[in-house]
Amino acid sequence: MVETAKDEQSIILNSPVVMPKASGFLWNDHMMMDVNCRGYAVAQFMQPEPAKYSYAPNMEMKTFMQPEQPYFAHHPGRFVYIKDEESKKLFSAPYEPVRAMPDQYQFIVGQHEISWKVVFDEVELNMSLSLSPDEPLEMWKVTVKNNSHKQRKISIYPSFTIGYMSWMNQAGQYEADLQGIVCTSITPYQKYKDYEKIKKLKDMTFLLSDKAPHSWEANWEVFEGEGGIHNPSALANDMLSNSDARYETPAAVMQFRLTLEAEEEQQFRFLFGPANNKQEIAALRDKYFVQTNAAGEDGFTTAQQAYQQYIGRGAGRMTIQTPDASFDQFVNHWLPRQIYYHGQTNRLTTDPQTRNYLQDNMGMSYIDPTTARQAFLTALQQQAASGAMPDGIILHKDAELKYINQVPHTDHCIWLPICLMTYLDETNDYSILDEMVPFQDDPTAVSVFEHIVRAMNWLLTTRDERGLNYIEQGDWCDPMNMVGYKGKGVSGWLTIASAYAFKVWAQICEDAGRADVAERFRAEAEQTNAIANKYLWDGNWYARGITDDNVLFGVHTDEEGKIYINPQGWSLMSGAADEEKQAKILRAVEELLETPYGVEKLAPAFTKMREDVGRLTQKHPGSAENGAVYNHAAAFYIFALYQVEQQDHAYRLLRKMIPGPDQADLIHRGQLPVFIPNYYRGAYRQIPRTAGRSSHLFNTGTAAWVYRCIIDGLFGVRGSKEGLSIAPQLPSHWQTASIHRQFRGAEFHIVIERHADIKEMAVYVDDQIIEGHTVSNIQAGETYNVLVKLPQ
Ligand code: CEZ
Repeated sequence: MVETAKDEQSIILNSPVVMPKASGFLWNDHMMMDVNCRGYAVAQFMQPEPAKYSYAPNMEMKTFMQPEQPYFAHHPGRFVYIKDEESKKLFSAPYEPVRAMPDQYQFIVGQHEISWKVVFDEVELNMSLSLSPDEPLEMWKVTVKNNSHKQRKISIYPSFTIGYMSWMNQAGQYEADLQGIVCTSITPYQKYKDYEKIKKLKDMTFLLSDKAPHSWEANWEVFEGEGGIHNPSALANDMLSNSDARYETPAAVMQFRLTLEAEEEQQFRFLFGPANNKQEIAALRDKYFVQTNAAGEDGFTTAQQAYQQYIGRGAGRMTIQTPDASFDQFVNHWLPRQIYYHGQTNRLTTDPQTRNYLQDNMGMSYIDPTTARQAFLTALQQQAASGAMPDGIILHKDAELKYINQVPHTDHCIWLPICLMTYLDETNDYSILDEMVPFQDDPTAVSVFEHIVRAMNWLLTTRDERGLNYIEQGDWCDPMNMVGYKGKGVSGWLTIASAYAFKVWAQICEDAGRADVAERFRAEAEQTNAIANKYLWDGNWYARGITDDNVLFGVHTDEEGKIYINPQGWSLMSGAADEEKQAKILRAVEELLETPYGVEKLAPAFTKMREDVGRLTQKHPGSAENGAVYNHAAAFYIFALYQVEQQDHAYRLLRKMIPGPDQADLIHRGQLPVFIPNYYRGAYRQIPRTAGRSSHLFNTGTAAWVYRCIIDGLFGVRGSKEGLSIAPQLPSHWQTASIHRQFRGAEFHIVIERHADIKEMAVYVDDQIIEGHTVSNIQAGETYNVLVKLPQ
């Protein structure tokens, strides 16, 4: 059902029905697009806030992409109806809206192109989608081929959803000079002051064709008629009616009547996207279809090549080879792509949550450290002189803090040293600590070093008399909004995470030659760990927090939400848990939270509102933060397992994050192994039927952490002040593995082998055994061949 292409660059699904939500995504700096195997699409572009150009048939509330996005017959999509003009049989590609089962079907998700191959009655249709590299624009290629031995007369009808554009004004018509359908609308508004903004919006949607159609339809009701979307009335006629839409739901349908000889094939190309005015559309037509370069290629062709390069810039800087080929395939091709998407687009928001922005740039440190460096500086410019970090980072001059960023969270400071550590590991660029940066509320620039000291101090002062960190209306967990809104509640996780942040910061201080500050924060870490042990240890695991009314929660006496994963993993990282506690935690997590799809975020999932915890408990049990296998939290736990050298546990959980490789698992999760979703349904012990289903959301901090787990943990090839330190933690059933890594301008080929005759790890560089386990004095441009021998 699901297979990998020979060149490993794409994943192929051979049925439109077994995994109906299977999807792939493409993006550029201005838009993202998620398309599923059946032809439904969710597309957004930035102007600067996210907007649509292909809408549902009803008024849509402004919202982000939904988990487990439900699709319905009139869901926005990109379809091609195919009619046999002799037999009058009707099909559609990729599968919707006609839902006729093709004789052959392939959904091919590639890195920079998503395509389909469908064959009906010996008519083969290939559809492929890529994006412009630098503007919000879909580029489609459709080829129709007669696979039979006789002449065929067919019509094809590309039908791209326009939908309900606006209650103020919407219309559509064919423009002959553009060879396209142009739909206009006005984004609804009420305040006259908004007019200045509204008039600049790209409120038009167009579908341009490189060939003139024989007929067209810009009016949805006329097109669909009484036949319905599965069998539109307009397709019963020889020609479409060339209607327009005048405050009627617009459509973008074109008809091409073809006579194809045996084996003959014809190609069509389309541009679909938003625009502000007709001149803009005319210019796009000219740029993509008319003008050619010296080599005779038009803009469409060169844009496709440029888009391939754009996506290629996100290729990983490491390639692994292990006994688990499907794991390698995912890590080598898809994981860095997902990290790059996050780092490059900031999840298509103009005010990313601070913790997301920092973690996404932790990931970007592996792929494009220059971008990451700038991001850390941008974030610190928005810090308050008190050390507090804002809830979101403003990335556009017209942006403001919206939605979740208006809810006060208290964890943002901890991410500074934690994410910066990866940047330093990769680059050794300690000069970033000396950069002078002002504060949001104080123009006096101080060093990045001083900024982070203030952030750490802020964590030390926003604590209660016991030394536990206030939570206000959230920490890492957004919907944990009612634990501390009265000002007293504290976060157990955040207290432990602060201890870890102090420990990491102490390490950075040490490496930066500031032993005095290092010592201070090492002591703070120790003390904070002691506080956690005094107030939060519940006998077998750590509690999640203490509410405004002084109720300890996330403990064995709770009926729901007894155990939360985050305090457990982070206590392994911070050092709060000694060996005895570690063993108890590992056992509890395995017993209460582990499932075939990974570890759950909490258990048992809440089935009713708990008013002193918050809206988290109102999410459906087993979905998102309410007990799903929330991969971001699961990745923290895996990272923690590597910190305490639990390599078998760590790898087992790492593997569970990626759908497959067996077909039953893929089908059950419903997702292709082309990204890690933000969650798989949990509540495995309560609702086993739905457990394991993918959320299909590709926005998640997980990707960066998984990459870090592989580099710092599994392969143990982490950068340090001195060079590349080697400490692999292969699962015990692996005899060998290798990694090719670009690091600080040098190439590393590292082979790891188990040997029965050795007792301790030995590291050889170019056949010379080295003292210690760090390859030091690395020269850019050099190649290093490293052999690591591990005991059995
Ligand atoms: O968003 C994520 C946030 O982007 O939830 C994480 C948090 O750490 C990330 O910063 C855990 O809460 O508001 C909600 O209830 C949503 O659940 C969002 O918080 C959540 C979505 O899953 C994003 O896709």
